[in-house]
Amino acid sequence: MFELRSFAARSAATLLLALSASIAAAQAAKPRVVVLATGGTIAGAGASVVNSATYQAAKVPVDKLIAGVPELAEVAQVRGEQVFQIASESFTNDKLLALGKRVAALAKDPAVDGIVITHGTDTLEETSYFLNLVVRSDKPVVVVGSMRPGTAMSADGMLNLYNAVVVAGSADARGKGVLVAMNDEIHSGRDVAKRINIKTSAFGSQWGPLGMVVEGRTYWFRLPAKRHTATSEFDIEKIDSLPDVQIVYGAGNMALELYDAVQRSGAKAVIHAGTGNGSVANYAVDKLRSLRSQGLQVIRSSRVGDGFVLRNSEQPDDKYDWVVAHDLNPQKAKILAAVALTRTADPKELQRIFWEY
Ligand code: DAS
Repeated sequence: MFELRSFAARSAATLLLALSASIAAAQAAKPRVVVLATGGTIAGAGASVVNSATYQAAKVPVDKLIAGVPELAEVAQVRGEQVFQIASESFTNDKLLALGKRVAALAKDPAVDGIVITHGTDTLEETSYFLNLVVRSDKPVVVVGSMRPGTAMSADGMLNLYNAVVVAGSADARGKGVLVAMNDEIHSGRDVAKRINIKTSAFGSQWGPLGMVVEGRTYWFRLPAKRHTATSEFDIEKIDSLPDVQIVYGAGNMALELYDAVQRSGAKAVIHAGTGNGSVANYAVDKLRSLRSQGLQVIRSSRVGDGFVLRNSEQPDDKYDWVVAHDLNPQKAKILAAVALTRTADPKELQRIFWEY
């Protein structure tokens, strides 16, 4: 009888060992994803479950964000780093550079398969485009935010974070540029913009999302058309400062002093967020031409959300030595202009860069 019991005990121990080994093997086979937390609503907290729009952003630390979605461990080996803890309207160039350098360093680490960045939604589109331009890697980099704090009823942050980790751990997300996972959609970091400021369906791309992520699986429907990440000529490891670029918003009855203020601030370029197709009021043309002759780059974007600015249409850009921002909204044009100006001050070269990125 004793032999039988000891045999059974040995068999159970062997079984347990085999089981724990297979669990460890299964865990080790999962992609290794690093979550870089910067703040925003996804880390926000409100006073009550009905506060879906009144809350404090940038409160919850990264480890609590990860612990709040235990299902992450089913799809990846996840660890977190708290890079900043701010609302994203407070991002500055030094924050963009620091984040970009951390992402690039992790992307080079053979023990990292994908990177997720939790971020406020206000300037998420600028950060995702910036990383798309300067992080020289094919590894998935996925930026994610939320429109409601985790304390609210029907908070969107948990599923957005889960989806972002799924995408970051997906081999089929490689080589598609920096991605944004919001509201079950996967957008190109280049194309996406915050188009509604109070709905969970806030983010959209005028050329459409690249795909969707549903119940832990990615579904792709199109690919980016512009240069990005590994095919970019820009490299964050070689950029230690960003030239300043400012935006002037086009409307009726403009004060031309706004453009002078941009020049006096030391900016190297002004993004004219023009009406319609990047139009410039007749009383503002000479001011912009004069600033161009003093060295300020003039880049025509449009305050209209969709479409693209046609060169030499509303204004003779060739004659004035101006640049058009193509389909980039003013805030994305500002990012590209700053990155481009780290390499050239030639308007023709700037225009090439705006066509290609
Ligand atoms: N203030 C917003 C920000 O941090 C909150 C958010 O929507 O994330 O971008």
